[in-house]
Amino acid sequence: MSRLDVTETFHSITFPGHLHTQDSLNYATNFKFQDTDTVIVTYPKSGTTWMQEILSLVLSKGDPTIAQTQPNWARAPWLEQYYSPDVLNASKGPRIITTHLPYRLLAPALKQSKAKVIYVARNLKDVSVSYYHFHNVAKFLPDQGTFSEFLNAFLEGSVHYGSWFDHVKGWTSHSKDIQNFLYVTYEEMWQDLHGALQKVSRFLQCPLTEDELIRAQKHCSFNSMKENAMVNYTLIPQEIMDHSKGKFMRKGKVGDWKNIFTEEQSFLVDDVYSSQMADSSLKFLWECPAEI
Ligand code: PPS
Repeated sequence: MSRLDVTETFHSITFPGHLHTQDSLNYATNFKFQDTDTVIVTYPKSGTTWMQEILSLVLSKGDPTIAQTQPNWARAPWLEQYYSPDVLNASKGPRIITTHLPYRLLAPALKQSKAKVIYVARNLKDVSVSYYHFHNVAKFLPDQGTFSEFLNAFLEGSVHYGSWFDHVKGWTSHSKDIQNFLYVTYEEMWQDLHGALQKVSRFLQCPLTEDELIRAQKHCSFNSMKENAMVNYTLIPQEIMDHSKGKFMRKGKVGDWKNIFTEEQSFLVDDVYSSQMADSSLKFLWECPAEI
């Protein structure tokens, strides 16, 4: 399935046709979740791959074998992507499922079960920068233009996967409607990975000893994941991702937006953020005071 230039529009949101079809999107929204499923939900570039790795390592009690031998899309497939029925049908035992779908599209199916949901959010300035760079590398994403053009489209919500605001507000404002919901931010994982691993292991009711936690932490650090071909996307052929244009595991920082945003762009985002998030109590860390 190549379809690099195809865009699928589903419920007014656009998706890359390389990975999605109307059938695959319908499959996701009508999916029969099981109570034993754990679902990672993110807006793109918010720490999806990191949480996939954290879950793999918590469930294996810090043993990196699976994380180092199975690609992330095989152990935690994106529900809405075309290959997921094959992966999920072949899966034995508790499933880890990933999705970028907004709440309004997935909630009807999800609410039929007690599946555990982990929502990972990241501050939108860093998301926009990470997403912009990824458009350079991923040939299945449209031409992104200049950063300023991309930022306007991102704030309008006309980029693939829709609006960051709708995604974050949709999932977090309805968290009480989902029986088992955990909210984690990229920034808290960055500041305290050990604490984030403990939080996830408690949520999954999968206790780890201190040694197991330390082992898990080592294997889901940025430097380990950067070298792990099962998560750094170097397995994807050059025709699909142009690895000469950048790396999937790019910088892994909090506050990288400061290296690309102009002062004007930062004010613009602050303005849009305050009006769009006026009814939300979420707090984001926009930069880290010092390197950790
Ligand atoms: S995707 O395409 O939606 O699945 O991307 P996603 O995995 O959500 O986000 C990619 C960004 O997450 C960074 N990343 C990490 N940062 C710190 N530590 C670890 N372990 C880690 N793993 C992934 C990755 O580098 C991308 O961020 P940027 O800012 O582009 O570096």
